[in-house]
Amino acid sequence: PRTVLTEGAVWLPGFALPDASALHQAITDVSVIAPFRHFHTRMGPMSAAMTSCGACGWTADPSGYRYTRTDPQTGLFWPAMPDALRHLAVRAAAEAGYDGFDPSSCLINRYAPGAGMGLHQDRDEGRPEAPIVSVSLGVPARFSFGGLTRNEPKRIIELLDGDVVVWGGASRFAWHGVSRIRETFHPQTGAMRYNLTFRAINVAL
Ligand code: MD3
Ligand code: FE
Repeated sequence: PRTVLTEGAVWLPGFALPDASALHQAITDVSVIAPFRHFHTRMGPMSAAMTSCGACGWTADPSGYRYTRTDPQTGLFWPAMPDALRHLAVRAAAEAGYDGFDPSSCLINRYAPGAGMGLHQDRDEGRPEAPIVSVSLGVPARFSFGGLTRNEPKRIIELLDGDVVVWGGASRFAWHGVSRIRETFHPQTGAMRYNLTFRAINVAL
């Protein structure tokens, strides 16, 4: 099934489920080279642990957010994006009406119980015409999204294991956030939730 959440945003419930074991293997492979870590921002440490793969990865420190070609923690290039990840993202984008998606980065967020992500916009990618493809794995999350200004009314949806949402067009710069994860159990991830966001990046590197 496919649900249009708002103009440009398409929800594909369970789209990633057939690939779940390959996705978990890919996450493990990436995290051996680029371990999960909690970035420190001006507001303190982030509660979600993060890593990245692909030609560039998302990083944060107290001076700001940016995409880099190397992992600041190891000095190594970010690991290549596993084919299982890239193919899933390209198929999901096409299913949502975005043909030719060519992601250069996949940010992997890991949420333990109590972790969340405050309201924000994703606007450091430099490719406003490209969608962001998000894939949820493991325990559920209450996800809220609004409009192009911070204080517009929010819709809340529950993102479940295997759900994919493609955020493009008019939804690309919507404000969004993740409520603190509740303590529940998933057979593949224990108490954890993983979220993969695939992005096309254009930055001065
Ligand atoms: C709507 N991640 O990494 S995925 C992020 O569950 C992020 O980890 C959340 O927000 C998570 O930046 C949410 C859904 C999502 C991702 C990107 C978006 C929704 C979006 C970009 C624009 C609008
Ligand atoms: Fe985001």
